[in-house]
Amino acid sequence: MMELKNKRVLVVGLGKSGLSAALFLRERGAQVTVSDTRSATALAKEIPALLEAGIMVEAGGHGLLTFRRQDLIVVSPGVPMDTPEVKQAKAFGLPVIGELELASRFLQGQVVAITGSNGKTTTTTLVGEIFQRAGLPTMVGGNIGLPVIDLVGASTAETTSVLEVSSFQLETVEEFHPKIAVVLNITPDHLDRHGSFEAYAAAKARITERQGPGDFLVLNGEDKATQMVAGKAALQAGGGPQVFWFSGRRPIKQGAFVYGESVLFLAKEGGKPEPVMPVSEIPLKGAHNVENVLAAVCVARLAGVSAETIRAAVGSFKAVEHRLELVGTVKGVEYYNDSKATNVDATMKAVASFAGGIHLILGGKDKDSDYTQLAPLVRERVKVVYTIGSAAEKIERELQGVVKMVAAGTLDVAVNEAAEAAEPGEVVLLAPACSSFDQFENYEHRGRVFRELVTALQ
Ligand code: UMA
Repeated sequence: MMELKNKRVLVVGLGKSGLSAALFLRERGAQVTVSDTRSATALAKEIPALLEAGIMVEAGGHGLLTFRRQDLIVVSPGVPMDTPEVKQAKAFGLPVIGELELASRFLQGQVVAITGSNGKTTTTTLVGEIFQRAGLPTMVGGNIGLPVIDLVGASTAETTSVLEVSSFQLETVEEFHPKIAVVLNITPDHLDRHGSFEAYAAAKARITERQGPGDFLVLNGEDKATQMVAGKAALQAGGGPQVFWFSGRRPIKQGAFVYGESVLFLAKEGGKPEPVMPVSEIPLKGAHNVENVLAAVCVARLAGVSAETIRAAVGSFKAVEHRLELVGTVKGVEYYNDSKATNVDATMKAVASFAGGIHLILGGKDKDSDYTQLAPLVRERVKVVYTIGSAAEKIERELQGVVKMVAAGTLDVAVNEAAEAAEPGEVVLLAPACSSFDQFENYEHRGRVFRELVTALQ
């Protein structure tokens, strides 16, 4: 554990993570300052509680000097590590960590950490539900929306914390050490922040950095980039973790897989696979969700949960909000909210979940993504694309000639135009391949607005 009493700590970014981290640090006796680029007016809701707690606030920008007079700097996940003030602090030798790392120094009990470009939230929620059904003392948090630091107070030696972790959070880990780490897949995302696919994948691979032979690493057997994670883990000093794989396509040496109509788990290479459940009992749409379930099965079996309990928990699982969630059926047309599809790969997975007749809403804030990758699937299954947000022009350019496109501009126009055009049996799908920050507070807000627009059609 870290000594915080009377330490000068700067928290950078005053979103969910920053607010929780600042209050946590203050409670433990640190002299805390928070710094945010938003104006004092924009932070009017947060500032009074901070001042009341004895926390200093720097609003409207980061001051170089503020970053100098500190013993520790805690950055929020959304703050890029190449922010000049952060870079300068590092150059001066100041310790710079993220909220996940701070929390992991204080969190008691075991950690299951789940990362990946897509499927994190679904898999994390599912693992949490399986553990709860098995009667294990479980907490769920992280990138899913609840800062890990908020779990610390209630954690005990018996608790298992199931954490969704992002590349942003993993970029600043040092001692973070999950007992079970999962990498669901690595496909291009956040390239604007990480600079290259390699740097993004390397950040994700850090999930296993501290794991040893007593730990488990669960990887996707069908995803090339996760092979790299296995390679990295094998080189760890003292020996790497035990690696388990999952595959929706073929039997694998050790882990969870689909064979025929069944989900099986194989605990040991050369052993006898045990049946877990029929694939037909998985209540979620799409091949990607079968992979998410397989990852969860692997984690749960490694944690000692019985196949029977897993089967019951998976069978009663409901799609997570904003993840290929059916929000309404109007005049025979189904409306799916996949607002969490914030990158191209997630959108491809969503489109691949339907045979055809799709009215697809695309756009938002671009992340240096390559939308031409959507072309083959869009040509095959999508009837009309409706573009919204600041990425609209780029998407229209990159998908020109592939499909009929409507420059809708905003989500309400897109939903209304799609409702006009869609015929019974077809699908209106919000799977925008972009982040939401140009027109919405976050992807949840975008998803809620979509749901309200659909409700208004009824
Ligand atoms: N800010 C600065 N300086 C900067 C950049 C931002 O001061 O250079 C300030 C902003 O003005 C704002 C604050 O930082 O006030 C925002 O901090 P943040 O972006 O870290 O957001 P939080 O509210 O703390 O939410 C974060 C995660 N956000 C991001 O990683 C962008 C949330 O994940 C997570 O749920 C939450 O912590 C709790 O752990 C969201 C996300 O979009 C869902 N994640 C990405 C994804 O899933 O693709 C990684």
